[in-house]
Amino acid sequence: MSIDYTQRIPNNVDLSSDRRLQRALENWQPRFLDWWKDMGPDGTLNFDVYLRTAISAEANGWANFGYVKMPDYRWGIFLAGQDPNRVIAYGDNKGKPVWQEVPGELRSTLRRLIVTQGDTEPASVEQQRMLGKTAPSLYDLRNVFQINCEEGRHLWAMVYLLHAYFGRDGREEAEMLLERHSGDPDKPRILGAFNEKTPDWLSFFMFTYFTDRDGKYQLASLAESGFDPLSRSCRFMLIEEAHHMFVGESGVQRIVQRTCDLMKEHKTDDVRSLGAIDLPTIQRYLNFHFSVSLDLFGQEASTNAANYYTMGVKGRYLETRIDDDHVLTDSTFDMDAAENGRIVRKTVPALSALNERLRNDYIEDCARGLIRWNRVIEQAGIAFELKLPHRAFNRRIGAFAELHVSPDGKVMSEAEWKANEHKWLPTDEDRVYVTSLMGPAVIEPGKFANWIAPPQRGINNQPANFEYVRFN
Ligand code: BYC
Repeated sequence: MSIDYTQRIPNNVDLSSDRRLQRALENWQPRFLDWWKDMGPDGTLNFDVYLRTAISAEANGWANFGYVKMPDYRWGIFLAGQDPNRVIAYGDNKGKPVWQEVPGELRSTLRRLIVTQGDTEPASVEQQRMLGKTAPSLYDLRNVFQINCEEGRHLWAMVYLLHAYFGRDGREEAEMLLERHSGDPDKPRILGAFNEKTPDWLSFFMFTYFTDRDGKYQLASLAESGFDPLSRSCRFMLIEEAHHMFVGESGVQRIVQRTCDLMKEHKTDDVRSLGAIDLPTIQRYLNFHFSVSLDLFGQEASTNAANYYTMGVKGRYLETRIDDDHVLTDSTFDMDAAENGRIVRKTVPALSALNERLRNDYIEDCARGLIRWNRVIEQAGIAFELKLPHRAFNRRIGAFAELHVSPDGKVMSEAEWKANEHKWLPTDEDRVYVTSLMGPAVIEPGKFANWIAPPQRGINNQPANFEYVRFN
């Protein structure tokens, strides 16, 4: 079904056939817009931005480009197409038809997962609220706005599910999604990484590379859900998510490129004196964002995760492509664990290790970008390699939170860790330096801040000097 843009809330879920639901969502819509004005990208209400808007959930309809004022962006409800033959692929309900309604006994579990997912979307918009002021180019400015709009739409996707399937509880949760705020001491966002600041563009690119990638893996697991509307929502969200990670990967790559170009040209490691970001600082930011994002996968040994799987609520990454029994009651999994202050290899029941398995898939995926970033460094003939830190480094959630572990995996005393922390995580001085490079926004078409290289090609194949944002 294509999306009906004549309605106040564009949708492909036949919203007009359910007046009560439509009215409830139309009541929520002005509150969403108020939130966008208060907490969304600062001072941008009059900008025309060259944005991608979904006009259908089909392959040829989700990437429609044109100028839009962001408060007029058509946030709507788009689910991927329904497969009438879809069955639950795993757990106790394996082989049974997927659910079109929420089974009573799974109500609170599903609501909780949908709220946790939904909470991250507006959180990231709040975190990125000020970045427009210091954008390194119009191209980058447009990209952060695109991401913000799509995270707003992902919030809509979860709010639709809450309103449509969870009655009054769902409506209350939808209100709360606009009341919690990133970093708010009284009403913080649910997950740790979403209360961190994204104060500069190096952080933004790291966030979109590492934290949005957690989004990819969580959404892919929820796309395996037996609750079909959730699965279909997540499938469509995943398509948009890919661009966010592209922005992160290419953004870091362009910073690395510029740094290497300057190092080569001036035959020096001291690129700070040339107004660029040195490779060790990039490594420290990487260490921070990777470790904070690893926490988002939850405990290594999780009965929650085992229950989600057994009940058919949340599957593994690409569940249907895995060659095993999809029940896992007799399977084991090998993983690192913390025991008596050491990291040891353990064999555990596969069901309890599902968070860790997903984290493994994620780490493997993260490593791919580093190969590309390191190729840039290598091609410049520079002896430096960006590395993913050990999974136990700088953790706050899970078994490793109680250990002090270096990026190369050595367990140490708290005193030793503290003495070395400045080499591994961004220091106050790093942050002050990186912030000093930011802004004011570079708004001349085709121009870029000194610390970042231009992209290889424009959005939707536009030329290098394309006017991605008009300020009016
Ligand atoms: N911070 O058994 P465990 C995205 C809690 S990002 C704070 O491991 P579970 C995006 C946990 O809630 C993707 N608390 O839990 C990216 C539990 O609390 P209770 C977001 C944490 O359920 C960029 C307790 O610790 N989507 O889309 O197996 C931009 C026990 O833990 C944290 C989802 O996360 C944490 N990091 O796993 C925009 C999907 N970790 O029960 C968007 C939905 C754990 O003791 N969420 N806890 O009160 C889930 O699947 C699960 O809730 C989690 C946690 C994977 C997060």
